[in-house]
Amino acid sequence: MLKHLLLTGAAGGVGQAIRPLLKTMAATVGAADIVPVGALRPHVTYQACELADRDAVSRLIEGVDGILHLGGISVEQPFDAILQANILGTYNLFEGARHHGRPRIIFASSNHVVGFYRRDERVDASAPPRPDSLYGVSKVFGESLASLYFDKFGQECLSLRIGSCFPQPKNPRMLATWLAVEDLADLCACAFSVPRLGHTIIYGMSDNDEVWWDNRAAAFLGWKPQRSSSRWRDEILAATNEDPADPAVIYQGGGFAGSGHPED
Ligand code: NAI
Ligand code: 15L
Repeated sequence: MLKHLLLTGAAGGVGQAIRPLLKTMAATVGAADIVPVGALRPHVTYQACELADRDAVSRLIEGVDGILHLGGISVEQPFDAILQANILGTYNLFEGARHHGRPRIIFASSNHVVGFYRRDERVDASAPPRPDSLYGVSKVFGESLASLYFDKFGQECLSLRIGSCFPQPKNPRMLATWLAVEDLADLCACAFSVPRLGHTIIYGMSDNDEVWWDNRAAAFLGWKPQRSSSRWRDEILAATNEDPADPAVIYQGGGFAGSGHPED
């Protein structure tokens, strides 16, 4: 069990959903965000922090023995916003960790790192990135930083290419990409407790029937997702009429692959 876990992005969708599940993972949790995180349990404290502020991020990491880094821009946005929150913010986080005893990091990467693979392709962690957005590029940056910081400084990190972590899948694409937050919490527990993590890349999806991603290289983590999108399949497919020629349907990244430049 961790002594003190830092959770960035604690006010976001995943941050709010996972907070109640962290109790068995860490004695205390520092819940950081630029906006208030809402009601807190006794073992959780709120820490206001702008990820682009290097000194503030460094202070956050003092006394921490594990980090779940969810904070940042989570969708496609103009480059300057992504630059501050995801590129500078992630750099600041890794630098803070390097200066404060190298607590293990779980980095919320994204399936949009590989969003320009087609849905009929199977990809594993060794596949070259094919980002589908500036947002996806920022996650490639984060994963590269994690690789550098492990090889050069011994900073361990799980780069977790989350599929779609929402209460339930919303469309046919999410029948493949859906990740239940309970499965995410189980994966975090595995990543914090496995004897050696190194820099590992894993895809974050539940035990869905549709499978695009191959996690065999990360089997040593011992993670066995328990939930599945299948209970929503009939309902989702009955309500959908997709155009198979639409890039958002052809590619794994969905609408991120199908959209134009965010500043046009
Ligand atoms: P979200 O957008 O709901 O939450 C992100 C949080 O980060 C927000 O509370 C926001 O205030 C905070 N944040 C943004 N910029 C910041 C800054 N400059 N300084 C400090 N805090 C800042 O996103 P969600 O859905 O909770 O996702 C969490 C993480 O997981 C994100 O990094 C996202 O890219 C990643 N992810 C999420 C997926 C999902 O299906 N929810 C899929 C793939 C990746
Ligand atoms: C992501 O990376 C986003 O953060 C999230 O909002 C969803 O769009 C998700 O990917 C997805 O691909 O469904």
